Amino acid sequence: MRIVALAGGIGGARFLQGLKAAVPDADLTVIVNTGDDISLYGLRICPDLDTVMYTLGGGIDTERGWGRRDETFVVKEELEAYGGPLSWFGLGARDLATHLHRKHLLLAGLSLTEVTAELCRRWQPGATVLPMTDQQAETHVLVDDEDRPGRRKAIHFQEWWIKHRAALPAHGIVLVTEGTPEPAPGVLDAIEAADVVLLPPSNPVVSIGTVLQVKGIRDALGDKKVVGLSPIIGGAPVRGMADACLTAIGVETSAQAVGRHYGSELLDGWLVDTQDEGATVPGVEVRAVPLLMTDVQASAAMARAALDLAGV
Ligand code: FO1
Repeated sequence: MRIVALAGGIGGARFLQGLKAAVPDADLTVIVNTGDDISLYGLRICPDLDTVMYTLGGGIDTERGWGRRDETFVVKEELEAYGGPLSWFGLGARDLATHLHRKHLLLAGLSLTEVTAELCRRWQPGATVLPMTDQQAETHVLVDDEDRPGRRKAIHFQEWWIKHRAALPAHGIVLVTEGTPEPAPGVLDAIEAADVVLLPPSNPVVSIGTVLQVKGIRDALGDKKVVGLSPIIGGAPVRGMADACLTAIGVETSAQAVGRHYGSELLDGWLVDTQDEGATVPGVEVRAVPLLMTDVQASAAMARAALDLAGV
């Protein structure tokens, strides 16, 4: 069975672990959000690509959900000692090696797709991990400019997410890119060949929503069986701050509202948690199953429920 999943960071990666456990023989391609990517210290940091790669490859810090297990932050501490303005970013020393090696490969002329394939040779994630695009396309957030009352400024999503814990009211969330991003090589072919496309419980705005902005992806999905899983349970995100993102785009933080936000143009099926039993999405089959990813078995059960709802 050929499965394609669009994914962001922590929630998406955890779901993919369950999916691999549920259908170990499936041919899995993950199309990963790169809107969170940020250039720091001359390096290109790709949070969601790395989170998927580390999680599926066994290198993730399972507590944090991002960065490497057995990590140390000695480099971050030294940067803090210099009063570095970027020391808000959690730069792990082991994770830094990934960013250095990625930069080395990018400087050698490899595309992000090629770099990701090269990094995955080490991690063996057991899936094809593709960036949504090879172009630079970064998510920025429009917030009040505290230095200029009444004015607004755009800050990088990572600064909003990490330094400000998404607490600054977001007046808008924009993908900063030249025109509409082109899909990375293999992205549209993978969707075309898929028996089913899954939307894991990733952030519907800055993860799944960003991938859907890539040229041709929405259209390609139009002809496919697509089943999504709600990242919102009982009116709150399971982790992270998807509610701050949903509020920014005027969508209520509920499983029903997110399903309706995706809509029947995109979705054939929508899984909500048992707490949200009774949610409806016009034109979409909704089922209620436990959606808390407490362990791989729970995530695998969710994956099986999604594939069952897709009828594959
Ligand atoms: N998330 C945090 O909450 N704090 C951090 O300091 C942090 C550092 C970080 C470094 C590398 C990386 O790949 C991810 C990192 N994340 C951190 C997570 C990241 O900001 C988010 O997971 C995604 O960008 C949103 O899904």
